Amino acid sequence: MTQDATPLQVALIGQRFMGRAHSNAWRQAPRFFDLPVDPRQHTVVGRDAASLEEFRERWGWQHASTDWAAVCAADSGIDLVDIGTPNDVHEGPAVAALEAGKHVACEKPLSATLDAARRMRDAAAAAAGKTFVWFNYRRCPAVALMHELVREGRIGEVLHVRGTYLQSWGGPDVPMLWRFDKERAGSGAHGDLNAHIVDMARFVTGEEVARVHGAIEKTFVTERRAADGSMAASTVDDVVSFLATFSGGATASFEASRLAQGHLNRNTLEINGTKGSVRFDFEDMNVLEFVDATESGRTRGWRRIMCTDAEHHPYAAAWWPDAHVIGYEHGFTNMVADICVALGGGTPRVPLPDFADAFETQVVLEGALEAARRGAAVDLAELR
Ligand code: SOE
Repeated sequence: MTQDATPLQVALIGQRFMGRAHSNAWRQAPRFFDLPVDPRQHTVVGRDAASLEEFRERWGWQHASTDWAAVCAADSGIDLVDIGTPNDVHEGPAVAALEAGKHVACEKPLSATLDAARRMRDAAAAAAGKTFVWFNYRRCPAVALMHELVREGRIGEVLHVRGTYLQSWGGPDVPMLWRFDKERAGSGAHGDLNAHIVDMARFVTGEEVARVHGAIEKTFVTERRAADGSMAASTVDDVVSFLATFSGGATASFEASRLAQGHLNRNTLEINGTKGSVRFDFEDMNVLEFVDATESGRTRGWRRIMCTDAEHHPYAAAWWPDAHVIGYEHGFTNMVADICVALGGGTPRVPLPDFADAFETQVVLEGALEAARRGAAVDLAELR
């Protein structure tokens, strides 16, 4: 943090997985980065007052509240509302905070439904505050380098995009959670995981998905044990795969699963172009693989780039010496650093997605579900 940094009063809504990831990021960013604004952990909001107090103290928030509407109100003293709640509780706080003139940082996917996402996009367009969406994987240095190389033309014209996001934790023994309830989550593996790889592919290529040619949406696990011991309907997809084309003509395949045994968090993206290819695998997240097809065939091949060089890779200078690798949580801390840079009037190290940008990802997600329903191709212009 720079000495004359302006305070930024932050309220976080949510105290579970993302609540912890975001709290850690707000806490660490000003320690590792010199920032033009000084984020202050003002209030954490959650529904369960008893556990919230313990959370507040552990994660360094000054106040705790069970009332999200109060922190979103114009006179709350809050500058930025951070939303880390289930997907059906994004729109209410986001729109309220924007109408009250605040900045909003919202978890992905933007919302549980395309209609809600559209309302959020429109509220953001009419508001003075800035919006941000926590597509955290953009801020892995290897994904940022992938973006730079593709935008510099190092792989030539983009021909194929292949994204897979595979997990294995969603079997029938896993009890009922909001993530399995369509009303609350909107979708299952699709909104949770395909959202990330669609965002990454759009970000890296700079192109929009124009058409979804076909999709499979499949629910294998149809009921789960609820907290009261009864069986509850599990109403979301476990697996969604779809084929698409980008605006520039590249072909794409995207695949998300929570039932892919052996894959714990395998978020991969590979892009093949006329002059080379790049690929990323989150399970080896500090590395970007790159092949330059213009090199002599004698030595041409995949090279492994460790993205920890302070001079060349974004964020690396703020962290550790070369190859003292970073992990999952650093993506969130890098994101807070970029949010603070943007709010201070600067240019973030890596472009930040706002609500308009995340709406485009939501259009792709809805297009895939619509293609699965119709059993036919969907032109995404229909959904915008
Ligand atoms: C759970 O499936 C989850 O934590 C997602 O919600 C995250 O967005 C993803 O990064 C990892 O998996």
